[in-house]
Amino acid sequence: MGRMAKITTVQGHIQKNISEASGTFGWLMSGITLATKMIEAKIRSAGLSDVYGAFGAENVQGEQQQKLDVYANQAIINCLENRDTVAALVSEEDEQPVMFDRSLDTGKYIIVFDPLDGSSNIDVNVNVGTIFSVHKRLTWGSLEESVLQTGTRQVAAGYVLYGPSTMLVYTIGNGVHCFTLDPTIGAFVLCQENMKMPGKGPYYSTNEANVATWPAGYEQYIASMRADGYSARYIGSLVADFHRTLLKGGVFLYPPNKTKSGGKLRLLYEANPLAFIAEQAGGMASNGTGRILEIKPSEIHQRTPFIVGSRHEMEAFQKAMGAA
Ligand code: AFP
Repeated sequence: MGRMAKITTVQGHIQKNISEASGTFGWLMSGITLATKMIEAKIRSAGLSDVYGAFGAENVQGEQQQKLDVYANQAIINCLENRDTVAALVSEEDEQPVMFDRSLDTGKYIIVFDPLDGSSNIDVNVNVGTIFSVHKRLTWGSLEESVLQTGTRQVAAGYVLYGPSTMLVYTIGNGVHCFTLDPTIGAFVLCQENMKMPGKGPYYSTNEANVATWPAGYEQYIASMRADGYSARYIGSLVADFHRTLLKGGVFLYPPNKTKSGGKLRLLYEANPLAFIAEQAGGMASNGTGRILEIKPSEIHQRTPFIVGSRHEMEAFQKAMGAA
């Protein structure tokens, strides 16, 4: 009999990669992976189990909550709230953070997440994702202050993309690693270690319907990309658009526009984690004037313009904005 192939699960990978208190952090991550497996199972049976469509309520952003949004949010909270390493949970779906009365020694981590991004795409069977960002609780100040740390202080970030296959991508600050969910064993299995975003790519990705109301610089930048032979791709699910940009290179842009003068995407649970991953993979992320990861948040649901991609396209972007 031949030798059995070795596999590395995300849990095993974390144990190997993290020096400090690996057990503690690994336990936290296992809560996240368990929740995303529950969400993935629900999504896969969505057409069969009447979870398509609106839930009937609006979330704190005034958006219609989808049934799956509600399920995904609940799954993550249920899987994390009893882990005593968690100090606070901050979700796109909840106006206020859920805070736990745990000592500094045990309740060390703050998890910020978008449970189901791109949920308006669910009804049409298009990819959606879960995004998460992890901060360490500060040893000083209030828990509220710990929740509003800059992106440079993230200790981990990742996302799960529910596509033709389900993939988890994460970083703890030593590279970006990708896992595919093997449905036969229910585990995320390593498929690519130390992913690198290509230095230059073939695509730009943006909602061009908003072009007339973008600030100066953006339209010219996109026009010059068209002139340079770039192709366009836009799914309208941030995780899917980002994942393609990570693998193939190019640039994703969500600039400010007339109805969303501060941009649409959220700093804490969309831009920050993806910016951390992009930088770890050799790419860059900007809000149009500076580095995403250096923005000091003032509130948990704050929005930001978000431009992320390969080094070549991002440097050209900075030049275009400087000239505008
Ligand atoms: P939903 O979760 O409401 O679908 O919003 C998803 C999202 O915030 C992000 O995933 C997309 O990149 C973006 O919206 C697409 O928005 P536009 O329709 O404005 O281009």
